[in-house]
Amino acid sequence: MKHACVGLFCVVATVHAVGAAQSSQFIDDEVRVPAYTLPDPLVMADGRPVTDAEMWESERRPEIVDLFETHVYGRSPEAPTRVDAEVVSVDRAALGGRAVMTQVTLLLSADRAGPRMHLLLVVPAESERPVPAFLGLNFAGNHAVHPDLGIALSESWMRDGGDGVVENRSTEASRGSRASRWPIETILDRGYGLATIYYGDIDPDFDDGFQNGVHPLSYGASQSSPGPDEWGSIAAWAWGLSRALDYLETDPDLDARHVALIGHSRLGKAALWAGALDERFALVISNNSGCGGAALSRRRFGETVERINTSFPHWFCDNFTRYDRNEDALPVDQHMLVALIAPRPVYIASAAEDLWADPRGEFLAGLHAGPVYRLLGTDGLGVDAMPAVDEPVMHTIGYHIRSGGHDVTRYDWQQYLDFADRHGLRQSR
Ligand code: GTR
Repeated sequence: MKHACVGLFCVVATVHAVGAAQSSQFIDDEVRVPAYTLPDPLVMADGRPVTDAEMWESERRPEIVDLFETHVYGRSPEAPTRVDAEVVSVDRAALGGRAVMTQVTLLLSADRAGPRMHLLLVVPAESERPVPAFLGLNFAGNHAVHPDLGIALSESWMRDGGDGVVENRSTEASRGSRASRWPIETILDRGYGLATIYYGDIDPDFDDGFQNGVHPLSYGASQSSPGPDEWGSIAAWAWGLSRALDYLETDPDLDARHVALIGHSRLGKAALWAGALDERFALVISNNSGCGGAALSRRRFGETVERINTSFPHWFCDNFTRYDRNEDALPVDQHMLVALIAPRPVYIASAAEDLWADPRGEFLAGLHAGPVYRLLGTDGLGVDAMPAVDEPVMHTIGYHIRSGGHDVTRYDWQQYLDFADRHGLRQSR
């Protein structure tokens, strides 16, 4: 048994003869978590302490963004000067009259010939305008979030193996296949809109050496192959979320200053990175985002850096592989990703059976982002200990560990709607 250091950025861990007792390749038991020390978000790389909010904003925040771009997600291009939008349909009496449903195609390349993403926007028919909204990427096409026949069936490449997908294309059987994750009627009843996009419209989720989707948009004329800090798919999906917000800013029905980003799992990783980079997002929700999302990499609990880089080589930049089995050398950890969202509200949600995503590591990222939240005049998580299952805490950082597995449930949405209300997304228009 070994006691690690104490103090805010040292985490106490008890290590029992790792090796002989190791039952699986992956850590799924707290006693096997190694001792580690987190980088201090309030100490500059050159050792200077961050003394006030101004120094955080002007020096440390940009430094941390640069570290994540260089070592983890890769460098995203600037926003394009314009994103053309083609409104495909508007139904003012959708979903039995309770919603206005708009479908818009956003053309992501200046020559209009490149990638395009299809945005589904649903807002309450009766609500006072403009309405706040949730924005989230979806896994299986807009038509999968609700069975309504008015939603265009995606023609994009889809992963085979469920959702009514045949030979990498959606079929009519795909409609509503992910509806349980998107309680649209409840969202509308609570006074919010919902905007969603199929993530594969931005970048198809397979490894092709960063060639398809929006990746080539950032390549300079002289660049023949991706560099070690070339943006991976998570950064591409995050960039697409910002382009969606560019469009939402032009929609008079939408209160673009009160948009909550939401993402589950790999798309939770993308939501956190988008929220970190783009301070226009009012609130960010990470649902079971795990490794490369809210979970601390240094804990090596569940999915590890090496494993994620092996299974999904296209998600991160190539430099991230330097930290395979070498997490302690990372100049950042995921509490600093959460800190980049400060002082805006962020909700981190775990699930008790989702050990692969390391619930405790997700909680600790929120906890250790606290000093930045407090420096900026807010209260962070407001608790020091992980709450019990199904007992949410909601301060500027919200957290819950829900019973059950890796999923987005009605229970999760109930908390997100309450959290958004609590932070004035609806009231303060
Ligand atoms: C898993 C992956 C996780 C998580 C998940 C998902 O296979 O290991 O990092 O992102 O996929 O996105 O559903």
